[in-house]
Order: sequence, then C-alpha cells, then structure tokens
Amino acid sequence: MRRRLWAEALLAVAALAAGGPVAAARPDARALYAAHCARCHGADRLGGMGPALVPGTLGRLTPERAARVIRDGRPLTQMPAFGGRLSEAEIAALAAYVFTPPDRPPRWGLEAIRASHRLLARPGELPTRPVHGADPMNLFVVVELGDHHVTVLDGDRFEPITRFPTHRALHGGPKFSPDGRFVYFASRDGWISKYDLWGLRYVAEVRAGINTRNLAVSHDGRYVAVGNYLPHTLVILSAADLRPLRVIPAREAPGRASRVSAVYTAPPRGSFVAALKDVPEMWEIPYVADAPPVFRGPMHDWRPDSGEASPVTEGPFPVRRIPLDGVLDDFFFDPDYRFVIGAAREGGARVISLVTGAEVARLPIEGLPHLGSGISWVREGRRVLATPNLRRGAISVIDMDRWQVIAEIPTLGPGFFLRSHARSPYVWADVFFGPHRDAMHVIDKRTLKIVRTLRPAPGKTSAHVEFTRDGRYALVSIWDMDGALVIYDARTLEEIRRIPMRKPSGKYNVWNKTHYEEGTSH
Ligand code: DHE
Repeated sequence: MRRRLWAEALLAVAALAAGGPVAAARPDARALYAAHCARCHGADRLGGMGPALVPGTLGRLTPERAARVIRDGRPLTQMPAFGGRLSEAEIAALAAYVFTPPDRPPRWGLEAIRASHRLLARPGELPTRPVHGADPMNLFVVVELGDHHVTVLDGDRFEPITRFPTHRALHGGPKFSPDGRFVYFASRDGWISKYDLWGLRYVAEVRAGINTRNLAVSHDGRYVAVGNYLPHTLVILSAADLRPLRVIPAREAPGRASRVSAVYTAPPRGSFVAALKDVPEMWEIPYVADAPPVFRGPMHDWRPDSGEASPVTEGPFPVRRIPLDGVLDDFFFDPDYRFVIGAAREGGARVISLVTGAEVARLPIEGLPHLGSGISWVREGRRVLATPNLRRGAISVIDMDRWQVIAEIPTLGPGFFLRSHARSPYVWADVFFGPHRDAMHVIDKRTLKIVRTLRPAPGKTSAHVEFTRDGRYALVSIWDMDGALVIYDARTLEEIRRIPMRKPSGKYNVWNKTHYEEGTSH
C-alpha cells in the first residue's frame, strides 16, 4: 500500500516537474519503457538480460529507490545511468510505471518454461573424471552476490579452482546431486541452472518462474522442484537436463491461489514438502512411486481426502494436502523427517507430524524464529533444536522430545544463520541486524554459553558459516563488495586465511550438503 502511494506521489511529481497540469503533462511512461528499458527487461516486463519489472518481483525496491537506480545506474551491472538522457519527470514516471500491474496478469506456464530451456552441454561432452585435482567431495560452492558470480573453492588447500557468472541474485542454498557431482542454482528471477563440478561448466538452464523462492533436488537425483511466488506454481523438472515435467498450480482445495514460500526434500519419505504463503495448507508431493513398503510407510497415513481427486493433483506428482490451523512458513525438519516445525504468522512455532498431518505442539517463541536456519544436535542424551530470531537478539533452544523451549541464549542482536558440524563443540551464530552486525558468536553446544565473540571485519556484516567436510575449519562470509571469506580453525578459533570476495553470501560444502551433515542447512 505504502509503495502504491509512493508510486502515485512520484507520478504527481513527474507531472509537476513537466510543468503540469497533472493529466496533460504526464510523460508517457509506456513509451519511455519501450524506448529505453524493453530491450533488457523484456517488452512484457518479465525480464531478459535485466530482471522482471512487475509488482510481485520487486522485492524490497521502493519507487524512490527505483528512481535512483534509473537516474544513477547500478554499479557492476549492465544497468546504465539515464540521468543525463531523461528528465526528472521522465525518471519519476518510469519508476512509478514498474509498480503498476501489467495489462495482462503475467503468465509463465509449461510452454514458456519449455521455450526458455537450454542445453549447454551434452552428456558425451562432459569429462569422465574431475578436470581439477581437488577432492570433489570437499569442494565449497561460494555464492558471491556482489557481482553475481560463484567461486568453487578447494576445501583442502583453500584455493579457488574457478569463478563463473550466474544469473542475478541467486537465493537459497544451491542443491547437489546425490553423488555431489552437479550443483543446481535458483535465481530470484526464476532461472534454474545445472553446473558440473567435474567439468567446471554449465550443463543446462531453464526459467521456471518469474519470481522464484528456491529449489529442491529429490534424494534419488531424478527431479528438481521449484517453488514460485509468481506465478503461483510449483514446477517439477527433470534433474538430468532441467526439462520441465509438470507445473502444479498452487491452490488450496477451495480454489484460492497461493505463493509457494519454499520447497524441501524429505529423503526418508521420497517426497517434496512445500510451504504455502497465503493459505493454511502444507503440501507433500511424493516422487517415488515404486518405493519399497518400508520406505513408503508413512504414505499409508494419507488422509482419505488427501486431495487426489482435486484438479491440481491429477497425473504424476500427486499432492497430499495437509490442512493447518493457520499459515506456516519457514520450515525445519527433524532428522527423520517425521516432524516439520514452521513459523506461525500470528507468532511462535507449530510442530506438525508429517506422518499423521496433525499438530503435535505449539512453541511460544517471541519475535520471528528463523527456523529455516535452525540446526539440531544431541545434548545430554536428548536432541535439541536451536533457531535464530529475525526480530530478537536471542537464540531459542528447544527439546525435540518434549517440544519445549529449554533455553534462550541472549545475543548482540537478531541473527540470520546458525551453523555447526557433528565434530564441532560449537554453534556459530551471526548477528545480522543492528549495530553489532559485524559480530559472530561462538556458542558451546553443551553449556549453551557464548564462549567467544569474533569480529572478523569490524564495521562489516559477518554472516553465514560453513565447515569443511571434517569439521576442522569454519568459513565465515564478510558481506561487503570489498568482502572476504575468512577461514578459522574451528577448535582454536584462530584465523588462518582470508580470501577476498565480492559480497559472498552462502557457501556450501559438497560432503556436508550431500550427507545431510548435522549442523548444516538441508
Ligand atoms: Fe533467504 C535460504 C527465505 C531473505 C540469504 N531463504 C532461504 C530459504 C528460504 C528463505 C525459505 C531456504 C531455501 C533453500 O535453501 O532452499 N530469505 C527468505 C525470506 O523469506 C526472506 C526473509 C525475504 C526474501 O526476500 O525472500 C529472505 N535470504 C534473504 C536475504 O535478504 C539474504 C540474507 C540475502 C539474499 O540472498 O537475498 C538471504 N537465504 C539466504 C541464503 C540462504 C537462504 C544465503 C541459504 C542458506 C543455507 O545455508 O542453506
């Protein structure tokens, strides 16, 4: 709403700057867009070389910031500065225009997805062994958000092996094929890419949505699932070459459409689990049809009204609908994938049994727990879950047998990510927001006390940690254009190396990710 008011205000400014009166003097934003923007952002505003420019894809952009980008350009991107070429009124009109809905609602169905699909290497062109000498299971894939690149790092020598461009704004963790050879990326504007870590080259890409959340790879390596905000769809691709197989409209049983918040793989269940943003349902989509009975066990608990008769569930990849009391978002799963813990819109967290679909507990956690970044470990014989909080300087620790909050660890501010490793005695917790965003807490997993607060680059955000395969070293990102990856000895907490990078966000160790290492994101 505020953004619409801003857009309207900008239009009024545009008209006034053009000398008013408002209606007569307003610059023709549509014509300006066609002349100056369509070539990169698409005539339909759904993106091209540049991002899509329709409401629902603009993230945290405000009309005011959009005007600034049009005027000054964006450093390190193809976006030029139009300040010298367009008047202030024209810039304001264009900035407002991108916040107006397009004439026809944007569509991105199977045909459009199919048309975007590109094979970039054929199987025969890929090498039969890695072209580099590093341990292929101890590589790190480092996303550098600053200039939209990925660096592949040798996890033994801490030396970059290669660095390559990506689609803009990769988000969510890249996901790996079960053997760790291939990595899949999702960009916020819908591009899914498959990259070969042996051959060090792209294999295929496809645009699965206009505004995409994340992707999941099935544990058998056959399918990729993509969750979209725009359009409201869940897309299933073949993991081999990213060919689209099925587009599932995200709609609750009575028919209301919903954004898909995220999609996850539940390996022991042979299914994808999807979180829906706008309706009180959670979805499970089995992808293993002929699984042995023991594997399929939990599926027998499907409710009779599981939704198989509903139009969205026909064909392969049927949808099991799990009705909820309210919208749940941002999921954490127990190691056996029997339970999902989700953040409730009205506050706190809910525990849902994936087996029965029933709610088994409510966790009174103030603020906004960031469960997607939660990790678990065994403490004094009981499994505990720790979650950072996006609104509060505290980490909540939950007993997963009793589903009770057993501790709140005060931190220097709200945090985003938590990480550990089975062989590490510590949890690493960033302070992503506020004056202490350069701090990194190291917490003892047994005593739940902060044992050290590191400040790897004073004044710059330090966040997101990943361990080497053996847990000996911890890699920390400095989220700055003039940033770095800082490598610590995970026991002594001494810095051992610093590798300059451009706003590195997440980094992912092939072994830890493919082996669902305790302490890393799944
Ligand atoms: Fe993320 C993972 C949602 C903002 C960086 N983020 C995820 C996942 C979800 C999610 C559901 C897990 C998906 C997966 O890995 O497959 N993120 C959201 C949001 O809803 C939120 C708060 C708002 C939004 O704009 O989408 C959000 N996220 C951000 C950021 O602003 C971050 C810090 C910078 C960015 O890239 O935009 C950010 N999110 C990340 C990273 C991961 C992630 C680095 C992967 C973490 C991992 O270790 O796996």
